[in-house]
Amino acid sequence: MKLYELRGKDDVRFSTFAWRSRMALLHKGLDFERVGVGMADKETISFSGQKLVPILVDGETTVTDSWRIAEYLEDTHPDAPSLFGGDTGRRFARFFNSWIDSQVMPVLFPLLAVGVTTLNAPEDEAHFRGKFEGLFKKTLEELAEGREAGLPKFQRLLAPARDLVKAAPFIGGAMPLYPDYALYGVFIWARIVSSTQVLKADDPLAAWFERMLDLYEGEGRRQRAAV
Ligand SMILES: N[C@@H](CCC(=O)N[C@@H](CS)C(=O)NCC(=O)O)C(=O)O
Repeated sequence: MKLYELRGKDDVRFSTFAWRSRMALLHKGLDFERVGVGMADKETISFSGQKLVPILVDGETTVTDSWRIAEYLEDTHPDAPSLFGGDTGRRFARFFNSWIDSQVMPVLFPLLAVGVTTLNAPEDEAHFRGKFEGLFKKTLEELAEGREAGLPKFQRLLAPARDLVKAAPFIGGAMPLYPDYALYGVFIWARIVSSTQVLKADDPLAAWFERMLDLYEGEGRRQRAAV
């Protein structure tokens, strides 16, 4: 299998969505090759019929969108460790995934997005700035000025996830499941793009994130963090 991921300068892989898929593949114990793609390079991924990563290619099959990739892996590898823990778990995971996309990432992204400019390859910088400054109608530097007010808001809205990791080591319980990987995608993105501490040191989610970084022989720690 091949996993297409966003690639920045020095081969940095910072896409929050690609991290979800990478962790899902590791969870399933599957062999895969990682293919880095520049943000503005739409030609390399034109075979997929759309413009975003991650993309999973499995023989003749191409799957786009990180949630669909997770479902595909679960359905095609039912005997490997489950990503969802059954049908009810799949529905809960979908809720969680959707909560992150619609509520969590939109609050954090504008606060830290300026950090991505330090990782962008030169040919991707105009694409990134143009897309998000157009969307938010502010420069990335202006958006970063909202950090002081925005981070406490971000921390407060994580309450449902915090509740779960107070009760067990992982959101999935004793072991991580896909909801762990979906939220991990947010924090590992933050760790790579910015040295800003997005969680207080005594937040139970901070200890959970350290546990997540240890998974699969420290896969997350192998990716350089921002300094
Ligand atoms: N819903 C999609 C979102 C994918 C997405 O937004 N990917 C970003 C990288 S984090 C991307 O490919 N951006 C390229 C661009 O903006 O042109 C998923 O879950 O995979």
